[in-house]
Amino acid sequence: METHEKGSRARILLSSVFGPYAQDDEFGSRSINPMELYHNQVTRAQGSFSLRMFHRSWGIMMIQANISAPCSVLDFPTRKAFARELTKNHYDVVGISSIIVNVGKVREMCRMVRELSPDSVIVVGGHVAAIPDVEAMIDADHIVRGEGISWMRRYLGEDEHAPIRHPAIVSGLQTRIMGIRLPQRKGGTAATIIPSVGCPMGCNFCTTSAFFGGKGKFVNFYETGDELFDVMCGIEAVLKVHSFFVMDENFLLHRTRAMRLLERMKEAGKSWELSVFASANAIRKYTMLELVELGVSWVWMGLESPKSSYGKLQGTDIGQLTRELREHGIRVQGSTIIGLEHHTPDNIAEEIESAVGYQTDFHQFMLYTPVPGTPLYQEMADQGRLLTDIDPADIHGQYKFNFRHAAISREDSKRFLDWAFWRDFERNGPSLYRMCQTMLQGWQRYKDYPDPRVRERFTREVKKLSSAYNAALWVMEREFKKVNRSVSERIHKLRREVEKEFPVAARLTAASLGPILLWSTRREENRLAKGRTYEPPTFVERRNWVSAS
Ligand code: B12
Ligand code: SF4
Repeated sequence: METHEKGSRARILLSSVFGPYAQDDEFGSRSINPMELYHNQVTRAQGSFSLRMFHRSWGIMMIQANISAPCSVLDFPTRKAFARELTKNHYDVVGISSIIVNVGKVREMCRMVRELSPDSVIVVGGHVAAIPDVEAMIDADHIVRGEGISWMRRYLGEDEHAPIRHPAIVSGLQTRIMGIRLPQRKGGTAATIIPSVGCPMGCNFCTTSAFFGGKGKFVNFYETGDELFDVMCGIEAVLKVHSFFVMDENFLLHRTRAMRLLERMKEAGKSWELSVFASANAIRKYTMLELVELGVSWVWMGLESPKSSYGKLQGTDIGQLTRELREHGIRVQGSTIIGLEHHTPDNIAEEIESAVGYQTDFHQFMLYTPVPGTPLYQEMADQGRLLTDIDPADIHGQYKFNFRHAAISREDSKRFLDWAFWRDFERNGPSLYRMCQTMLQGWQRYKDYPDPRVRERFTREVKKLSSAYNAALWVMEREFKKVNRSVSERIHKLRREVEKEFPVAARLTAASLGPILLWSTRREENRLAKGRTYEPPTFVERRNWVSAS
């Protein structure tokens, strides 16, 4: 492979695509596609109760931390900020990270680099590289498919097999709910930790699995529980966190690594909290006690459909599994696909009802979407079913089909999707309420557990429930009367239980903080009704910079 003539002396800029994001524009921003995880695809129908936060672009942060060249990361720039950075500093290499929906922005950024920094080599990476014929759409010198750390190290003539250095990443920022921006206290937000990329399960629609090698393949950054433990200790020390958002597509699938991590956590008395992604078959490899001792407090699980044939779901009673996890204090985020091949206008409502009936804490709904690079995309292309005139900015699973479905029209796909989100909210209430329910169940079950690490974790979590969250319950109970009276009554019952457990603190906060939260919630509803959206701030971070000047 060609290497850069300056090797590790080359000056590198790594940028995410420019904002603003949550507004319709000619570069591919869409108001329904904000730079927010929950509000984009999970709690988007929950109004002021939607959980809102931003996440940094971890791919370029990881690359920056693992090369020795002088490197700036520019995250969430405006076009103006990107232009300024290109002219203020000279860069030998400009790396742009993007996913498919943002290909229009990549095209514009490449044009800007050619104009403002004509000597720079342009490298484009991330999922956008999976678009067939992307070379013809953008003016880049290198388009990198798959894992980018090793590519960049090779390109700079560095050791691609050197151990992976994990940057200290705060998982979410500017968290907002019920019209209040939560204070960003050191250690108050989980750290993101990325043990691997890709997933060996190879579900036909799965873009992350396909991008990093497909079925049977994935790229491990940390092979063993010992390595992971050391990385987590390092990050704990820097960020003062107890809680980790584990960004691994199927963390629990790797049981040996997870169980070794548990051993080390036990030896060192670590009362950590882990939020993980895991398939049902992987979760089933553990007893509930193992999960609890490992600190698993939140699981993102693909449910896909009650009738789907995905191997990862075989033999699992999802309703029972979800109930059991929640009873053990583990919050469940389900993910259901709308528009699978067997769906029809006659059975889809029933499928949505079953999914909603699982009563997960959070529920993501996504349209079945053939995304370039996946086996599903190839299949649809071979069958001539892809709709060819759709702007890539609208292919993200939260709008309308990009293929011809046997029974459901493109217009109806959006109606069913929107209905699913609404039905989940209306029938189960705000996710914040459901989380409170799970937290209380966990606390009641584990408050006297023999392992002090576990007790400490539940005590830490329940502190929020006995204070601010109880005030939130008071508000939700009042506001939800307008939506669904029986849910409001359930919230009332939960609040009473919380107040029985914590008679003084919970009552006091509900009485003092409740009215303020009610006011901010209503103010937020008004703002949202007027079309208010939120954008992440811009970040500039330099590494190895001084020595380079
Ligand atoms: C965090 C995240 C977000 C964050 C935002 C992150 C950001 N700052 O852009 C939020 C929550 C806001 C978000 C939003 C969306 N996301 Co998102 N997101 C993720 C998630 C969960 C993690 C990304 C990550 O950091 N992974 C870990 C890092 C290490 O991997 P990586 O980013 O792929 O980077 C590696 C390589 O790709 C490569 N690389 C990356 N950049 C570059 C740059 C260069 C120069 C080089 C050489 C290499 C390189 O090297 C890296 C290290 O190996 C992924 C799922 C996943 N597991 O990856 C989805 C994912 C990236 N998101 C996806 C989608 C579709 C969306 C949304 C459209 C929502 C939706 N409807 O699903 C919106 C778009 C918002 C917008 N307006 O742009 C898809 C992308 C599909 C595709 N083929 O394009 C993914 C893969 C999820 C999925 N399975 O469908 N997302
Ligand atoms: S189990 Fe999840 S992450 Fe793995 S291939 Fe299937 S959908 Fe993708």
